[in-house]
Amino acid sequence: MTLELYNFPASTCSLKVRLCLAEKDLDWVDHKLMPGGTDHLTPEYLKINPNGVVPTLLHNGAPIIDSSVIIEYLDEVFPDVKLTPDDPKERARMRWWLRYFEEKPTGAVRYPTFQKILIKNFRDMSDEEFKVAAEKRPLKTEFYTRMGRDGFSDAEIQTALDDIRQTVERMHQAIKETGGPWIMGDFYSLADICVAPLIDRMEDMGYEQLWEKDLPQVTEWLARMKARPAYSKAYYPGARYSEIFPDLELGRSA
Ligand SMILES: N[C@@H](CCC(=O)N[C@@H](CS)C(=O)NCC(=O)O)C(=O)O
Repeated sequence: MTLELYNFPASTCSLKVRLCLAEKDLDWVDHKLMPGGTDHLTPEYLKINPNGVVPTLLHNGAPIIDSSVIIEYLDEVFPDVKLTPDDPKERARMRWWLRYFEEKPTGAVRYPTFQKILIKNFRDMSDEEFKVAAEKRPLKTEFYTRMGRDGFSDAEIQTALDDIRQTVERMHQAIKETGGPWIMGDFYSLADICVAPLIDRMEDMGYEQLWEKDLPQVTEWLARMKARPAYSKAYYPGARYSEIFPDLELGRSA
């Protein structure tokens, strides 16, 4: 049995899968791609992931794509450590969270991430080079084109921050209502794994004020996540942008 993961060290979608693999204590082959590069856009890679994004899991050579699909797949195929509740209503509730995390905060986190960090890979390109770079990306041409080489507008960044605020408010409320310690109550689930890299990224970029002042359940939940042995396995040194780009002084610039 072989598991291979094509991923970027700091990508939130990759981290979801690394967290899941670590929780299940599975062995896997790490294919680290370079985030600033185009390894994920080569014809060979597009054959296994036509969306031209990471992560991609190969299970005995068969590609499984899309991080939420991958973590659900891993939970079905390797059920020894269970991360999905048995009760169908609880399963539905967990999937509701997964879907919500995809629809709102996953996209929202990209705005400040590109604005503060990843745009630097494109700033020095000519108009033509940038157009080619944007058009090369099967799912992201529109996002890159809107960003351009000057970045997003204040209004676009504010909308993204509002979406993250909505997310942490919902998390706070859920943990309060269920009694925690996890989003689904006492069951640690794929919902926690799905959102943790997004909240971690926001903290890494210095946005913890979105929850630290008045949403203590989120602060405490993040501390509990970080204390899990799987967390430090997934977040090896160099898996946060503040470590990769110390000169950006991310934590202080918000
Ligand atoms: N829905 C996909 C989204 C994957 C995605 O957007 N990955 C980003 C990194 S987090 C990526 O590969 N970006 C490549 C690019 O912007 O060229 C998933 O969850 O796997």
